[in-house]
Amino acid sequence: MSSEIDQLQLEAIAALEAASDPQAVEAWRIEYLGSKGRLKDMMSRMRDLPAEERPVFGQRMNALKQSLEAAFESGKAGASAAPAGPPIDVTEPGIAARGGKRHVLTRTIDEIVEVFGRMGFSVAEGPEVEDEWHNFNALNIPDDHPARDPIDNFFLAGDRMLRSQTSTVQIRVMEQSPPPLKIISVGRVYRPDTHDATHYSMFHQVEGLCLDRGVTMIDLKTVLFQFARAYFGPEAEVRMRPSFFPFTEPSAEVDMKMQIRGQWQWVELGGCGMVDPNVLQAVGVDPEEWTGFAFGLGIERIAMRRYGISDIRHLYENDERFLRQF
Ligand code: FA5
Repeated sequence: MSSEIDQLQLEAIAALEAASDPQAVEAWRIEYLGSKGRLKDMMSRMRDLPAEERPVFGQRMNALKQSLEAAFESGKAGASAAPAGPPIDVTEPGIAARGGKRHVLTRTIDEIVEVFGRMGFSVAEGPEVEDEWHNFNALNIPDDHPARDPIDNFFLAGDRMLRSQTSTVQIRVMEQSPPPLKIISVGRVYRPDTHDATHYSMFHQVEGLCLDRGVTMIDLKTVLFQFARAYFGPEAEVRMRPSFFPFTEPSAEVDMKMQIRGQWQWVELGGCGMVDPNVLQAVGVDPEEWTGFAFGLGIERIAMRRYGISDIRHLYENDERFLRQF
């Protein structure tokens, strides 16, 4: 008998929990606590028990009745409350969905492509996984050159590597298309440089190549000067400092004068020069007939100067608070 009382209690509680509205709770009350309900029915079985068991049975049934009545009272309150879930304040202002934006680097790349496009440069592409011919040999960087040191490059299996400069695309374009050529190429390059405010191990360069009859250093300076003025403003200036790259002769570092926090300063952005005759020969172009200039600029540095970003690492941390500013 005792186990039947336990069973009835379990069933009653489960049924009350399942009752989701006031009508269901009332139906439950009639089924369990009503004058013809299951509790009454079980109570009526007391008379069949031996006299000595009746007091205990009576006490248990009373306790069950009290607990079911209490459960009914709280179930009635729960079922008549608002629908499940947190209350909704319909007067509260909504949360506006924030639109996505281009990353500041993507935006800089698009702007650079647009400016050079206006100067007649078309866009060429090349692979990020390169071979040593395109990254070094064809660029007049012989096998024993220090730039090929494994400590300065990401070499892969065989003679494959992650390109360390976009100058590889100069070679690929000259291999595929005869001059005259006027292209830029934008893309990622990889170097195992230690990360600091101006260095990252993966960064972007914009490469330029112009190959035609009679191209000179004046044309190079004009293109860079026009780019600087179009991109950084009418007061921007370009300066070239003598330098050395195996694939250009003569070679120069490109500095652009730009305003940084109100101060005009010379900032180094990349390298440039006249394409070395050895490079032209490597791709089967006659250096007696064709001359060209090339340049390679660091895009992160351009973005940093343009948008006043003090540390290159901000560009790769994906901190929304930083990115949302642009
Ligand atoms: C070159 O990569 C040459 N290929 C440029 C060139 C092209 C010269 C065509 C002549 C003709 P350099 O190693 O100096 O040059 O890199 C060019 C620019 O890339 C640098 O001025 C700088 O703006 C950027 N740069 C270089 N290393 C890093 C780095 N670790 N992180 C971010 N930017 C970098």
